Amino acid sequence: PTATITGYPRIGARREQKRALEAYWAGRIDAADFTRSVHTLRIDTYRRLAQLGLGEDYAIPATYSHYDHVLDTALAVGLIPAATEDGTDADSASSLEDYFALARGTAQCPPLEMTKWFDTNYHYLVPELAESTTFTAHPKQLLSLVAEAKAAGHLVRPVLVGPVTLLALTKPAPGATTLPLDRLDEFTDVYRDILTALGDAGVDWVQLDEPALVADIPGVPDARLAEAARRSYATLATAVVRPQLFVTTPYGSLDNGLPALAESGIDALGVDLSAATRRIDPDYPRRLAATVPTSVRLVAGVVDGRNVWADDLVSSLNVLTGLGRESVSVSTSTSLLHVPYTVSQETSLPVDVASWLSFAEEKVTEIEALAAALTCGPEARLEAFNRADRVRRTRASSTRVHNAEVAARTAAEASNDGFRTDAATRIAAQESLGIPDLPTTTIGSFPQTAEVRRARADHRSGRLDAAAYEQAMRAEIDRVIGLQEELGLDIFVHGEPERNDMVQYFAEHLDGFTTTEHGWVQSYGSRCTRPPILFGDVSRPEPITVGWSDFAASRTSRPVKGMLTGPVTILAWSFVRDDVDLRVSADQIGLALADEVADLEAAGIGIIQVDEPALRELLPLRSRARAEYLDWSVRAFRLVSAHVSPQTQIHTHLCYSEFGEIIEAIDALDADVTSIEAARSRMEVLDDIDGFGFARGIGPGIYDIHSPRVPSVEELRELIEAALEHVPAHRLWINPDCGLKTRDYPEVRASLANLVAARQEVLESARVTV
Ligand code: THG
Ligand code: ZN
Repeated sequence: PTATITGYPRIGARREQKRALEAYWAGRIDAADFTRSVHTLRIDTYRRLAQLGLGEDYAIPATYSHYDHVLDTALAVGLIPAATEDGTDADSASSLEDYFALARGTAQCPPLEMTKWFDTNYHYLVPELAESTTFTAHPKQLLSLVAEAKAAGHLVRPVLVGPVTLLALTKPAPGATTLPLDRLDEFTDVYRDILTALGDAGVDWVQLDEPALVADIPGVPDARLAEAARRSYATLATAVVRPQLFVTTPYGSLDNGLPALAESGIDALGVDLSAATRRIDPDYPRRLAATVPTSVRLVAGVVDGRNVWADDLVSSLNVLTGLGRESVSVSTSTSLLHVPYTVSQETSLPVDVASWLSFAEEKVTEIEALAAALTCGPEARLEAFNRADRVRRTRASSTRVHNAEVAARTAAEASNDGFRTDAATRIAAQESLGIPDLPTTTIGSFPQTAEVRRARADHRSGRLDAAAYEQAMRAEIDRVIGLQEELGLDIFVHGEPERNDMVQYFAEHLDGFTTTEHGWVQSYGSRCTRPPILFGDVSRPEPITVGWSDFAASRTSRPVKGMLTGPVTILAWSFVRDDVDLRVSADQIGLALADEVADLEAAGIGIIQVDEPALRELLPLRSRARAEYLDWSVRAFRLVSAHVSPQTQIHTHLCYSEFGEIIEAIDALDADVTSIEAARSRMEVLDDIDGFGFARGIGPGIYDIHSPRVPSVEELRELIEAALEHVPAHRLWINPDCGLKTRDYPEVRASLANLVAARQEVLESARVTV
């Protein structure tokens, strides 16, 4: 049996690619320097993977991208027409400029839209298909990857997004009426041209990723998508000269797609057989065994590619042998893009927790061990199997993981639905807050200046002691309060200078979580996060935010909002436990945050915001699982404020603007006020709100914080007036789209001044008849 993986991180173990990209964008290095440094990164990766035991059979997957692999495939098949002539060297400055213009935009043209890659935390660029686009093959970039690897002594496997998934994720350009998937046949012909070019170049294997086949794509029934895959791959399989076709289906189990792919003529099928997917679909191994003909190599992704726990090798080996076929290959369930490079770089993890983890490198060795054990029995890799067994036992019995007090408290709240007093009572009680019509506020964070970042870093490294750090943060909070006074906003925030990241900050202050030093994972382009690791029962040893909020409130007579990150978002942006249900962790985090809410309330903070920007993100890929998810996630949110008094006003903030599908859940959050992203979609969300009859306070963001542009008073006024068509002035909040953390002070000051002025004009005009 052979060992392989379906993708590897590409940012570099020390974020070398991020540094190269940002240096190149800033003009500190030129195209040649950039090209050299990412060349080295690619070759070093191949060498490391070969050292770890990969590459004998299917070759090493070449999953490098300058920015995004969806963009790369879209360019290779002409879905996005390249600006540069075909003859131009892909590493030339002009080719790089064209590429980054699509990814990041320029002064003249906006970038491609970006959205989440399935239910992961990776974001891809959304291709747009114009009716006039004719697809043509541009295999040059792929061929040069292959040639570069070959020159360094490595056989690689080019990796593309498969035709069905790529079209399923493509949106029609404005004005286009054809569904992109309706053009699959001509698209497939171009993939065939690419395959032929790769075959001519002597490439043995090519990998085509088809995660769309494990998801329910809006407007496309599963059977129709499966049928599309069957047709497309049957065509590709008939190419005369071609590499062998390895089709992967990560992030879940195949339904109708299974027989379709199995019978289409492909050479190898990669499936997600992680414990997580087997829990959701226990019958999946049996269906695979029964459906995939022996002529198709089954590449069993038993090692979880998107979580960080050491594999239970004995269980995986049982799954592999249970497939009952002579030849099975061992792999990861998904690309390892979603996990950090290596545990060995971490020096300050609790030692027991460290021994329970496997990042990308460690997962490769697990796969190698499983492949060896499949041939010769576990004795062949006794040390690895013994270690895995030790991990299983110590995790199961660790007092660091299992906290009886937390378990008892969670169980006691099992039947609490988290609902507060009825909305009418709350509205009456909250009159005491004295909130005006069209109240103005911000989402929470203010710009993180270089000084603030430096103070945090110096504190972390010990160069700045606790008292000096506290002093620096208080000074910043003072400045932020002063600015809000000057601007004349109604409800203030403290600005969150003490927070590196809205999830990591809370994880650092809650028991049950640990955080890493180097565990960076790509979010999009050069942007990365260090997801915390949730390993045990969650509790709050002491107040987290109260001191900062309390200080801010002492500096002004205006109300200051307390700011928390909600349980679902903390889970969505962390590596989660695999030994308890997600809902158990959600409840525990919800109850830990409820302690914080109680302390904020006791400190006199009358408005508390619990952000849930990721509520939409964890929505299961299969629609049949969605109601259950929304049920537990929404309840966990409500637990946070279940015991506050009716006078205390609870706010929430949600990012991303597709609300229609989850508006019922948003209402069920039972927050008094909800702020949402709306500026980029010209307030289209208000139609969803009308349709549903949403009757709570609502703050549809009236300016887009993702761009440095300062909106004019007139355009803001128009947006407020448009919103007033849907929401009365006493329920309509005036705020930006999202937090201001990534912006600079000059534009924030100007934009907020315009926001306050626009609101004032609207109030004074005849439109508002109160
Ligand atoms: N926090 C976390 N996850 C997230 C977001 C977040 N996932 C979704 C979305 N927001 C992703 N967006 C971003 C935006 C900016 C950055 C990362 C993800 C970013 N990262 C810094 C970088 O790469 O240089 C590092 C930040 C740090 O120092 O901690 O700017 O907001 N958890
Ligand atoms: Zn937001």
